[in-house]
Amino acid sequence: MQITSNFDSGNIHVVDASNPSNIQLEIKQDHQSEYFQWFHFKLHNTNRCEHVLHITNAAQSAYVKGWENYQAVASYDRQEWFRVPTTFDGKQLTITLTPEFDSVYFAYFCPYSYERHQDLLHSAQLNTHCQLDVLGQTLDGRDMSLLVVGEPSADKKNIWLTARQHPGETMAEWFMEGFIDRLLDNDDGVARALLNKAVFYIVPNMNPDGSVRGHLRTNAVGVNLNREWQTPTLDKSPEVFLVREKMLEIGVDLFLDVHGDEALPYNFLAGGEGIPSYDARLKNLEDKFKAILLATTPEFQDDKGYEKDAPGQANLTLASNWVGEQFKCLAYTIEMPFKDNDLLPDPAVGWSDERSSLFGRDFLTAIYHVSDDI
Ligand code: GEM
Ligand code: ZN
Repeated sequence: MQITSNFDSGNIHVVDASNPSNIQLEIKQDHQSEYFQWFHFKLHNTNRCEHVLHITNAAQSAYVKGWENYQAVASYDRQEWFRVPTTFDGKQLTITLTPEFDSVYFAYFCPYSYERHQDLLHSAQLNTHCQLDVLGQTLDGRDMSLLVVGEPSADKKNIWLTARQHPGETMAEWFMEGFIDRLLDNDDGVARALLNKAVFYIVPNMNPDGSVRGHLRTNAVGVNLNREWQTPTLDKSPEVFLVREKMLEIGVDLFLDVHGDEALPYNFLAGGEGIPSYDARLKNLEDKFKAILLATTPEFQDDKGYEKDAPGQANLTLASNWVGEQFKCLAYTIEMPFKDNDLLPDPAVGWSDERSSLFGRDFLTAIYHVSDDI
């Protein structure tokens, strides 16, 4: 039996794989960082016996509550991912599977590869409404890619979306895939009406280096990009620096930053109630946006989520807080679960790539209904 992870977004350290019923593994930390939680590895097995895999450092991971009621995902064909029996005893995470085929992949969530990221960008650019720009390069030399959808014009709103500042939150780029697919659908009335009055600036992957490196939360030099928005630098956080400069050049009327949450089994939004400029206008916009989402999909809820920031106490190093304050605009952090949506559970797949993509499509409806108010 061999266990390997030397591939795009791979992450595991094999402590001992000599006994299929007692495989000892550890998740590796992000480079130059103490964060770890994302794992992705392949097991090639020589027989169909039961395999018991122990991730022995799970209790030291970034978000230990993320393991409560968590089920790992696995795949034989790297297309269809399914949940596998997983337990956490407070110390180690244990995954149990009797493989049906020679080789099986395991991951924290359905991976989104750099190749798929390139496919997403280059199929989008084929659409007449879409332009593919490169803002600059990351520290590992990868492009910071921006999709501009719609014909820029002074009388149009500028709507920005970013995703995967935290590279292990792969649901964010699955969300983007669904969002972009609908936005570029020339038969979709909401998309067509939106493009008459808005231009979309979309960064489907804010952290390509961390994605390929198999990181949970940081870039190539261990920096958490979602704490860099006040004072980004080209040598620490070029990803944020480049996107933020473009935002300051173009302007922002609505901003969505797409993430995943390790612990809460729900989809939810984190708003700008704590920014200094928060006022009745922004509150009304937030309330209207949430009301439309609630009416659009049962996958969204507004009861569970992060604790609200006290007035004026928002951390302005976070993307949605800095953008909301800088541009006095509606700005949300979108959170999807690594586990499942407990209001509408699907034990076979949990929250998934497909559900993330469909959820992304639903956001066009909410944007459309506030587009005259932003
Ligand atoms: C979170 S963002 C937390 C937002 N909190 C409030 N109150 N606005 C982060 O960066 O820690 C997003 C994430 O990591 O998923
Ligand atoms: Zn995040």
